[in-house]
Amino acid sequence: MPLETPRRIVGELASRGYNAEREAVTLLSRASDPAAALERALEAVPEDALKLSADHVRTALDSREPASDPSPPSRSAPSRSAPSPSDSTVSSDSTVPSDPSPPSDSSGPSSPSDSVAPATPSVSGGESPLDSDGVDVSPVETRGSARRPRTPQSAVIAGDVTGRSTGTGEYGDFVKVFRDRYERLSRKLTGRVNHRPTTAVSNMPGGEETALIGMINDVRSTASGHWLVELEDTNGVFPCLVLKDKPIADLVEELLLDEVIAVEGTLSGDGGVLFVDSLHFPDVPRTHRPNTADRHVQAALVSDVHVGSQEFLAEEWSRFAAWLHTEEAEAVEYLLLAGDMVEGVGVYPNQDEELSIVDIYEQYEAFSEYLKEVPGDVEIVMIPGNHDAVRLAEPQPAFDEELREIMSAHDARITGNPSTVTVEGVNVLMYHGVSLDEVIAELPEHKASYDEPHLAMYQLLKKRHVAPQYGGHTRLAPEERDYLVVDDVPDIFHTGHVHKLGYGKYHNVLAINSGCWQAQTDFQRSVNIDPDHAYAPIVDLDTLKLTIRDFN
Ligand code: D5M
Ligand code: FE
Ligand code: ZN
Repeated sequence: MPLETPRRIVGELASRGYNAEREAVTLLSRASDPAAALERALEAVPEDALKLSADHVRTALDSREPASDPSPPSRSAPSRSAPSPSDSTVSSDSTVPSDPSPPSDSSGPSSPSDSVAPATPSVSGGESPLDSDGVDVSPVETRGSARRPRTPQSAVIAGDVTGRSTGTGEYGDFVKVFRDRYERLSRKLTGRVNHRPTTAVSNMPGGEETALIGMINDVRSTASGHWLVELEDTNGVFPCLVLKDKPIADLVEELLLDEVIAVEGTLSGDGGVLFVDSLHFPDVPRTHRPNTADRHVQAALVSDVHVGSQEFLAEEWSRFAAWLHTEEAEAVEYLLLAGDMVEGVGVYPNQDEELSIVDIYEQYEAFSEYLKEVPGDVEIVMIPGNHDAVRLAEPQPAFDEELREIMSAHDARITGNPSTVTVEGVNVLMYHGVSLDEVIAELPEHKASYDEPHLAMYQLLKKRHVAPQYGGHTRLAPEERDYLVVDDVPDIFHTGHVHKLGYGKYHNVLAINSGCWQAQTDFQRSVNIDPDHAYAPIVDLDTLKLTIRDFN
């Protein structure tokens, strides 16, 4: 098989179980006989190594091919300099400005074909240069110039439960985790109100002004349409009434059980109820100044690959991976994967009817092959999702040794869900996003919807907790510490799960829900979920500007 393009070289290496540095691929593609050079280079790789480095190739080429020429090789086929898969997506529409204001509706994700430019006709249309075997080779043209090897800094990981899980599932653990949540979130509110414990408020005379910080125990409407919000602190419970005519009544519809808020108001005549005048969330300060990288470097933020599903979009994924080998993607040094690497087994009823690979380990083996298509010098960080083979309850620990071994070829950083990953000084909170289903179900459409998943993400930032409501879709593992509290304000918040693309800024935090690599499943068709697939959001870590790349 001719190996005249980097794409083919990557494919060939992947099929033999190797992952490669981008520069290694470039060097091979420029050898006078890439296929022979590849064979020699593989001989130069130590037996236990799984990654082909540029040095291996140089060693092989220097010793056996002194005529190796650094200029582009002559090709039998005319040079294919087709545009990369998504030149047209770099429009102002698909870029979130570094400006702190949230994007207008038009840049929202409600119709990605509008807000995110459609696939470049030259690739997806009739002009698409296909090889004889139907492989689209256009995205990976080297354009003749040498690419610099990537030099990502090692990502620093925090807030990961892996190896620290202490929960035994007993009642006492639930008490501990909720107490920890209360303590840490109430600390964020203490400077804003002059609160007292519920026990102290119970003993105050009627008519006094006071404040409370509590976890929401219950929200119900009264016969006359007002809202009774029951707040619980470490001492007890106290009823608070939000009158329906107050402007803050609008905030009641945002409340989720178990989140921590502060209220200020006046006690009723008998002192038994607090009439609420103001309501505060732990929130992200509006003054948050995000960290940025001190050099031009980019991260690709994707999720929900779902390898093993009949709907996994293998061609689109390969197009994305091939694009990463191009000069245009030179600055992409990180790939952050926010869960659902594989389709899993037995996740949903009748899911087996749509599996292309029925064995969970084989799914990870296949996923590992797709990872190998990603340049070896791109640092990958991945967290699990609800389809992955780790416990479903959150926080989810990282993949175990057996799965890590299967995925070892790319040397990815493997961490729990959620985790805060610091890349080039930028703090990225990665969370798979199961609670987004809950936020979307509980809140009115204009405050959170599948078409605007970033609005649901804003709610999580406002509540400073990635999965506030316990007992619904989101399963919580009781631990001594609540790993789901958002202690430090992230610079980027990255989620997936709902398979919709959505992004925007909330108090200067860039929120991205990254779509998926899976076409619509039967279930999704039955409930009208129209997934946004094969988009790769690319963030400039030096400016936090976002560009959406379309690989459809
Ligand atoms: O879920 C992708 C999205 O689809 C997420 O919003 C949940 C929803 N979903 C998908 N399948 C089901 C079933 N069978 N029941 C309920 N909700 C579902 P993901 O978990 O990434 O597949
Ligand atoms: Fe998913
Ligand atoms: Zn999911």
